[in-house]
Amino acid sequence: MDQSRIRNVAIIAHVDHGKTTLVDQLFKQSGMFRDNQAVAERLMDSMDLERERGITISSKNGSYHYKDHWINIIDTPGHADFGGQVERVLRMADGCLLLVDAQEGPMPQTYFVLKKALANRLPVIVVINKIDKPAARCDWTVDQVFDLFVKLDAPENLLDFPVVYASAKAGYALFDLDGKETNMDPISEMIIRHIPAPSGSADAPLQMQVSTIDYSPYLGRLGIGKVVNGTLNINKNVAVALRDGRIVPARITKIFRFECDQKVTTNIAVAGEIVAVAGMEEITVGVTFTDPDNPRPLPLIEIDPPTLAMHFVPNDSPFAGQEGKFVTSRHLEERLRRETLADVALQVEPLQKGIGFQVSGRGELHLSILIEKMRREGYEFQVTRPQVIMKEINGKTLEPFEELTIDVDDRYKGAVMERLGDLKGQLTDMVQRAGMVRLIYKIPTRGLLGFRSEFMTATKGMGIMNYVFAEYGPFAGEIKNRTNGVLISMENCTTVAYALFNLQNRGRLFLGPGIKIYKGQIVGEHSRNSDLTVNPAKGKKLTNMRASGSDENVILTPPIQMSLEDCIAYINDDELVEVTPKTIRLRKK
Ligand SMILES: Nc1nc2c(ncn2[C@@H]2O[C@H](COP(=O)(O)OP(=O)(O)OP(=O)(O)O)[C@@H](O)[C@H]2O)c(=O)[nH]1
Ligand SMILES: [Mg+2]
Repeated sequence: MDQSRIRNVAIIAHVDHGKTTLVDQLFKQSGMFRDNQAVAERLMDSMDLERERGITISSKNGSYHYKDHWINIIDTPGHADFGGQVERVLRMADGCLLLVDAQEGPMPQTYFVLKKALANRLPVIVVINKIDKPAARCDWTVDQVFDLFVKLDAPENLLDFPVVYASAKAGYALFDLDGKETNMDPISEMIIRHIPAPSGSADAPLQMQVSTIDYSPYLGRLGIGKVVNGTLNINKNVAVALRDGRIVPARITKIFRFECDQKVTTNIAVAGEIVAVAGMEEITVGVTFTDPDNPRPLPLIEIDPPTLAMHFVPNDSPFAGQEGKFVTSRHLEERLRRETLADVALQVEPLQKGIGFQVSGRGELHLSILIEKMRREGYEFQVTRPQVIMKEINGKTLEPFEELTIDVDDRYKGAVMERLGDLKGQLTDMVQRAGMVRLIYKIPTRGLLGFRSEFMTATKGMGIMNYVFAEYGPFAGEIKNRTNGVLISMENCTTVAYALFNLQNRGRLFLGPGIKIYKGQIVGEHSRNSDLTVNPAKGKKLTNMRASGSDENVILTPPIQMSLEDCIAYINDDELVEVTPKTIRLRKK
């Protein structure tokens, strides 16, 4: 492959600003699909969980042809919890497309990803996306992006960034706002013009660093990365420089290129190409494939430290072992270790006290997605309330703070501000525009645990909130995330409608009738701040007055549906979430 015709581009942005949709259009318009081929929307969001939630969770590689160029695309997740992926995949890129929503303007994660791109000295093309929105304000957005570059101390030559306007959804891009809406070519043209071809040499000693791990049911683990220098050849011996500094011989059994969203085998890959390689089961992010006669490991990728930790422990509830396939501590350990090989932003350590593991990550979503993945694979275990990771510096306790950005209708401002005050948030900025208000807070990460669902309820689902790690600061004092106690079952039983009906006076219930529960299981929230032991199976007294079937006739308020994230955010320190492939339960320790 002619190296001067390769472009390696990462697409970065805040969550939902349209990265994956943009990739769809670039692929479609490159003519790589047959005319009648059914192509899924947000094609690159191929994991089940990504489709269900409508967000990108793992970054992915793909490519398309434009004129006589081969453009490798790296689609990245925009959610702050997955920022670790952006940090490492930027190593594969020679430039970035920074997407910014034309209505929202730059958001916290825009700042984060741009900072990472600038740290890697990558040229950036700014794409103002969603210009079809009626409330789009393109010039304002460009100004805001410029301010962001300045705030991040971008070098002079990058301040003059190229701008292109787009509607990824409608499939067109424009050099100028008054241009004609035809297709996405302006973006591809910009890529070819402003992003350099990869600079390595095909004749130099081999260097290819693994940035992402993929899994194939036939070939096992695959390492994905850019061949920075040299040539990869299946028949040649290579060495692997491991993360701990050791250099061991390795054999590559297969090499793949990315074509569109597929992998295609090849026998050889030269400097500048992005490929996936198979052959090494123990491969991890950060290792370098290199020349055995002249090994040159690339420096390890620096990753921001985790801010949140939870305990994963084997299930010891009365219902333990009934629903899961993998239930022992050994199973947990093996699975968690495997995850850390692929996700370097995750840390796993055995617990000092008792059986189980401390799992640390970047946020609630980072950890809850892992739990959900494991549960779907057949694992059964329990998790504790997430704890933020504190630091001791010079005898002072420091805790992580986030920058929180909130956009709400004016009328919800009061309620939101009051609650954020309780959670030790400090208002740092407030901008009002057309009945909406944007509030910017600095707030302890602790305060944000579980805040999202509270916020959604308080703003009737109309508010937008985003946060990004800001810094470690002095401990802000005690925060009460939950003020209510819970209703706890006093025995192993099956819930009865009549009993639940009576319990409704005591609080809000989490489950309906006919469900098997155990002693110590949490069945609802008490309306007071203390816990209450209750009997959810107590039937109506059998008297002569009893009309037959009366139990079925009571009308219950529908129970509160809690997602896994809600449960994790809800529990207190003396409580656990029990996770199995079939059920999620809350219980007292
Ligand atoms: N109006 C409009 N909507 C768009 C445009 N591009 C994307 N969207 C919509 O924005 C939403 C998010 O799009 P995605 O492509 O999933 O965004 P993303 O940046 O990949 O999101 P994450 O990967 O989760 O960070 C979807 O509902 C898209 O249909 C656009 O140009 N105009
Ligand atoms: Mg996406």
